[in-house]
Amino acid sequence: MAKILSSPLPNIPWEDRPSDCSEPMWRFSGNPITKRNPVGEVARIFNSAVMPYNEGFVGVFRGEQKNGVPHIYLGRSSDGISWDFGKEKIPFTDPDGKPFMPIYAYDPRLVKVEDVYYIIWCQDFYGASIGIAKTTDFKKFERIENPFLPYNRNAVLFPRKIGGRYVMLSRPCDNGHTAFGDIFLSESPDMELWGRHRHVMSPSHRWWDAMKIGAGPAPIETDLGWLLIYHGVVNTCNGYVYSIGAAILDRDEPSKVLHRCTDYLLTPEEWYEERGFVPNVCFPCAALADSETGRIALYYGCADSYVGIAFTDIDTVTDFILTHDCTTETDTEIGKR
Ligand code: BMA
Repeated sequence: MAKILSSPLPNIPWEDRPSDCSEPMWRFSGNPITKRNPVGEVARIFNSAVMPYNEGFVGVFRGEQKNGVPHIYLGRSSDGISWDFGKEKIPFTDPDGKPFMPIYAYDPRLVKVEDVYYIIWCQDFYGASIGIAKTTDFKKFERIENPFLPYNRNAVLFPRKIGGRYVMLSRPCDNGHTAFGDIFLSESPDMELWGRHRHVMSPSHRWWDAMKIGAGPAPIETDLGWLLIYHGVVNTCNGYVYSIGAAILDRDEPSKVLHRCTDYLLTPEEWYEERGFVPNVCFPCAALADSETGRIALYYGCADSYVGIAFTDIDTVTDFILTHDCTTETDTEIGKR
């Protein structure tokens, strides 16, 4: 039995596992929760992140505009399922208050550390790199320094400081549709200066996550360690296939992988995952968790076209990882050479 260590979330979206399903993760029967042309100039919403806020939920959504350029839009919801999206892109400012609009912005994550909400996304910085902004009220969004050099397109913060420092997972890459990628970790005393870089995980020798891997939602703290849900990619003769897997990282030294799962938790099977702008993509970006019941609701992008929700609970997912454990020596090391 594992215990989630974050706050209770009694209004977490939830459906019980269907009686005919024996998988470790099951899809919401109302999937997908977004439709094509959802608002204004936006053609598709996918790869997006949500959090509890006040009595309901708030989210940062990747909106692919009709001109093909992705930007980030705010969404609000009372139940975490039906969303009202802002028509305008999130109006970021520089620290001096001047408007700042990235040339493009995609795959946002949303993480609260202490009393501040951070949005972390991919943007142009003379090449694809990570951008960050902070907000406390979802009205003012102040961008802060870019944490890394290009190229890096996939990053997420841990939801609390570890050893007194902010900790971020990311995946260095190239300037194309990168055919490689390991998860690394970096630390910062102030969310501005990043260092103490460590290797966390490489792609595996198994097929579903053999080409590249990247962190999904902010890791979920449990008494067994940090539950990391990630995407794993395999290259096929018809292109890349993105599935969802999981690992457990050490609570105090999260570059150490304690357990890693041989099998994926979710892989493209439904029409909205197999068919769309980019077929065969399940891309996790956010997870809500209720410490009282152990319930987890995962938000994932579907075929670069929609947002879907899948459910699991902490006992089911940790049992599945532990009974399909394939951790190797390079996983369990501290990751410094
Ligand atoms: C990755 C990212 C994701 C996207 C995926 C599949 O490289 O760009 O935004 O969902 O490719 O197209």
